[in-house]
Amino acid sequence: MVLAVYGELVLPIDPDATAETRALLHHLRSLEGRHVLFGHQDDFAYGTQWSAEPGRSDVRDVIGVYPAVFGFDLGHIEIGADRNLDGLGFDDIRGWIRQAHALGSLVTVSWHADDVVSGGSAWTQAETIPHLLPGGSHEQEFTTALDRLADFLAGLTDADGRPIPIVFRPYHEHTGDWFWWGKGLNAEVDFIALWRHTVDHLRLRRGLHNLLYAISPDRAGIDPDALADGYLYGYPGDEYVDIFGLDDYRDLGRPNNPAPLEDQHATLVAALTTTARLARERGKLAALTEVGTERTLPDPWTGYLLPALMANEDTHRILWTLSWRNPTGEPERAYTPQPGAPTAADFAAFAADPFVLMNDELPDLYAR
Ligand code: BMA
Repeated sequence: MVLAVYGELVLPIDPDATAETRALLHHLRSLEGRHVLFGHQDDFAYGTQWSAEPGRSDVRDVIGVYPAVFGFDLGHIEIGADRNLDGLGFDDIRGWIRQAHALGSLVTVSWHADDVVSGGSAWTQAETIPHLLPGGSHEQEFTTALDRLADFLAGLTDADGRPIPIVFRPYHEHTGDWFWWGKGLNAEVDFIALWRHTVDHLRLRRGLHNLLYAISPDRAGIDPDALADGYLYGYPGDEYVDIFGLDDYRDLGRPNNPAPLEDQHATLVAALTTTARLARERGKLAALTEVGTERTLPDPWTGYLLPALMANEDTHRILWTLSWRNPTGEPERAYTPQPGAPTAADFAAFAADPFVLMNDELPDLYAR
């Protein structure tokens, strides 16, 4: 059994993690309880009113600085495609990851992987996992998929050729039933086996040592009256997880959530508290790995999200919050505001709060 915690020092699950990867975990821990990093998915790639404008960012358009965390998605790398599931070139994604890292931000990568059994998307609702595991009908195809993923991750190097530390967040929202790896479609033991097989493949068979592994159950798939049990569905064990994430769109004022707003906020606080507490008890870090703040809230940032992140000692330990993407031409789907949008001033006030860190306020996360 690998001991992950020595006093205040937290070590990656990978005993051979690179010096920069260990440093990242250490520096994140030193921020715990004091700050939350703000992140945005696909921030360099496009925004609500633009795409492919080098250096542009919806976040920077509003507050003048880049996010402290950049998220990207590798869906379709597994099928050998040149572009990800949202049409972004993988060469461009590699470039944006290098750019984000060179700026000193944290990079996190999710993977909306296709179902290699049916050829369908990540949203295929079938019991896929047993076919992928050793001895399964599609073991070979899945090994190829993992190798294509590993090839891309292995190519993420900085200007000096050193591997860029990446928070890898595969099989996200596994407590939901919308992805082929989700709860209800597969046996829990099979999800655990898939997770361990993936980590073992990347780390042991492919020798990747620049990855921190984040698990990110979705709150919508967890009973708010049994948060800890629900959170730990499919938990692959302390030797397989570095970061306890949470994805939450449900408790953020969604029009399709009938609960009164105060109750939704209380559930968000409770879910964040549980996430951070479970992480603390196991010597792990915690993050709000995806969140969708509704534009319909009066002050979604300072009046809703920030008070949840600062609700108690546990929620203070949530290290970053990542808002999802701003698809071009679809302002109603944007998760961060445009200049002049009704919530832009509130977002700027959130960014200016001393608890919230943007790119320009980060310590050197990679200093050894
Ligand atoms: C989802 C949606 C999809 C997108 C996917 C991967 O949550 O935003 O439109 O394809 O993420 O980015």
